[in-house]
Amino acid sequence: MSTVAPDTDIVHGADVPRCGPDTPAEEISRLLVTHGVVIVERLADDATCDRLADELGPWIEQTPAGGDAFSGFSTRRTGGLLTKAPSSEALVAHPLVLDVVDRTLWPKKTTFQLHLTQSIAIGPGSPAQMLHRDHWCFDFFPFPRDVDVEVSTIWALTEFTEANGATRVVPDSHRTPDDVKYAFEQTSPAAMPRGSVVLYLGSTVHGGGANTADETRIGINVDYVLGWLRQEENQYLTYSLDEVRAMPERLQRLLGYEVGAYALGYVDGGRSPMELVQGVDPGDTQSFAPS
Ligand SMILES: O=C(O)CCC(=O)C(=O)O
Ligand SMILES: [Fe+2]
Repeated sequence: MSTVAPDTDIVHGADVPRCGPDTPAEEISRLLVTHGVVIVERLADDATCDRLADELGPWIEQTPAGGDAFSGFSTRRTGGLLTKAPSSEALVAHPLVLDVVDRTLWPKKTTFQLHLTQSIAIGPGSPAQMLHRDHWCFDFFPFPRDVDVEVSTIWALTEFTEANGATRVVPDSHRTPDDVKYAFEQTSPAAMPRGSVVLYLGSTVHGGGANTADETRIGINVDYVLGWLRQEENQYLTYSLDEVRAMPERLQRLLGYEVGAYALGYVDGGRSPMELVQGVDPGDTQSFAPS
């Protein structure tokens, strides 16, 4: 269903489903699987957003703009957030989001992991990003339409408005074949207050919006994938082993330092990488079965 915005001629696609921060994970996952996208409003409080913005500010300033149209010539993407902006842990490992991701990704999975963390600062004058499906990064592999391998999230560190480049999404586009093309008119802006998060599937058609405002839109993009797919941002080389050792175990596992399934990613002929990270003596090795 298309609706015409009352004060403009822009035609929008279907409304993006949205819910509040107290919504149970089961219901959020149901909306995500049904519509391919859902917004959870005000999940991060102002204090968390303020701290994160302070930590990130200098890093964003140092980040060059993208080198191609997809990355955005006026967009700055800053990766490796867990050490640059330690407050990002509250978003990356948010219990409600992790619960939703776990319920949504392929039910037979052994585990899931981080695919990437990045802030995306879309500068004024930036045109809309090409519409795409995030799971195209896997060489356009034709995943079965009822198997979800990736959940993407973008947190609004600044308010997201249609004018400042809120992510554009096509609700209900996630079960169509990859070669089905969508027009801009079928997209809707994921407009949301600061601290909200939009979750969408790897198969959902979306793209960064055009920024026609005189302010920068900053989103915190955190994606999750099945434990046996390659990560988009190389987490093993993004953080040093010493940095990883200083992180809580939940993050170490999310980074990919647990085996991705039985025998996937072991070290030393049969040890879980978690043992290496945690300094377990090889003599005390358990097994490389997921632990
Ligand atoms: O910045 C955005 O709103 C979306 C970015 C995006 O979809 C991407 O880079 O894959
Ligand atoms: Fe994307």
